[in-house]
Amino acid sequence: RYSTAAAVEELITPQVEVNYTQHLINGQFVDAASGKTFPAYDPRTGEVIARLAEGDAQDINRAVSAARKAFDEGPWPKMPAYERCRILLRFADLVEKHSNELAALETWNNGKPFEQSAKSELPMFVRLFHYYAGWADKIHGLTVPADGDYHVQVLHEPIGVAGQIIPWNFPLLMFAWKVGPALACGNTIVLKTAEQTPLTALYVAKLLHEAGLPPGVLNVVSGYGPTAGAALASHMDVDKLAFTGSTETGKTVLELAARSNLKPVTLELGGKSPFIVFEDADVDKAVELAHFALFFNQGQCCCAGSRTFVHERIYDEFLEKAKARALRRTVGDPFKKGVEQGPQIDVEQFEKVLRYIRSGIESKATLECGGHRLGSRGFFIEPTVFSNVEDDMLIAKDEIFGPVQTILKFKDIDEVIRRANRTTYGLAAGVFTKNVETANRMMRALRVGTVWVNCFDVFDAAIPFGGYKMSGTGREKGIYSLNNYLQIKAVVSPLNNPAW
Ligand code: TXE
Repeated sequence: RYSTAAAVEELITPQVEVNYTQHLINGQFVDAASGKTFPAYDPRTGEVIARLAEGDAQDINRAVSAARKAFDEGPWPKMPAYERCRILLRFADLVEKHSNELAALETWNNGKPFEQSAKSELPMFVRLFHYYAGWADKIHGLTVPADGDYHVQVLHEPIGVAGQIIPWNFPLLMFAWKVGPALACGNTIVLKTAEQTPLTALYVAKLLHEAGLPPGVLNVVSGYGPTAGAALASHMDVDKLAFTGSTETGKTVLELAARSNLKPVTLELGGKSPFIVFEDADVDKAVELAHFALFFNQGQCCCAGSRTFVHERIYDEFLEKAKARALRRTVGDPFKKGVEQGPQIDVEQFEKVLRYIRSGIESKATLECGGHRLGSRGFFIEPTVFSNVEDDMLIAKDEIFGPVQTILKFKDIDEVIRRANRTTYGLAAGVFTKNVETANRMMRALRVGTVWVNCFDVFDAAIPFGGYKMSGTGREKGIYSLNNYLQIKAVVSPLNNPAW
């Protein structure tokens, strides 16, 4: 049991226990078939929070069988859509009721500031389920005016058993983005959580059952990627796969899907998003937004504004202020009020970020501030700023996924369009300008799935999200996510019944 009483000053004191550590299969909590367990850590200290059932192919098989049965025999895909809507709404209410414990558990296992978990991510989670509950009874088919004397209907049917693999940077939100639309459309699910952050998904999955979800509709298996994840991606009885994670693993799961049963795959992968500040910008505001765009969530965002392009005319002023802002950033125990940055998720990510910092120094970018581990326990890293960054440096090309801002100078709009697009990624971009023509030109020229103009990281349930190029395929959220979970069936019959 973790009591946050000492750590949380002036916040509601959340108390949370780890109650769920087994897989949730067919509505029951069960041990791994192998009997094995694995640890979940507290990234503030590196200490073990709990040990969880470690899933492998046998557990995935059990979970897929349960999901298959729940799909084929119902009632979920066949029940009145309004009943599905009601269950999702009841679930959202239950999450709201438990949001303090959930936010505490999320922060405990992930390291993100408690205030962010409680005030931003839990409300977004609830909103997302309200949004998709609203869709459950509004999924219509079409009639088509085909040539000839035919009555043609197009039915939009649930796709079947969905396999979903999620990462650790937003454990609850990734659950919502994947599970919300899949359930609204009447599918059944096997969800494989990230090995770093298995705790909150089990908690909310339990609440979904309390809200009336029939057994077998949502099955949650904890465990590692190459074992449990790969078994899910290559399963012959999984009808659709949705994945969020690294581009490297995205390629692996796509291949596994292709080599097994050709299940359609949606991928939400890495990024190296430009944040572009034009010369007419209010520098103080641009600095604050660029800082947020990169450092939010310990820099662990697929869409982090990780290439800060600044016009040469304001570059020096921007740099001074960006550095001062990074030095002011409060890093510490994520349960403390006012803390902006907690630890990185685990030792691998922590070491990866420090390796990139060393690479930046070696490639002769200027280290303006930060660059070191903070403290001697846990995975804290100083907010770091590099200037004089060139496009071909590793720190300007690779996804660092940490609190490392790289600042690049540009001269004109054509040049920055070319450079911003010269990447294998295409997830998002930020444009900061008062000039409408500049904004209009940029929003069309950037080859990315989201352009935020004079804002960043605005995530509404209705706004589609996804990548161009190697940032992925398909879109999540909004109406676009529904298509990922629907099959299209054309039904053709003669208008005048022939006398067969
Ligand atoms: O990712 P993985 P990791 C990026 C970020 C980060 C890097 C590595 O740059 O530093 O990826 O992180 C499961 N078959 N992003 O190693 O491996 C795994 O268990 C099936 C960007 O954590 O992609 C987890 O559930 N599944 C990103 C999920 O894939 C496999 C978020 C993600 O892990 C598997 C996270 C396999 N062979 C990291 N191997 C984003 N887009 O937001 C692993 N997994």
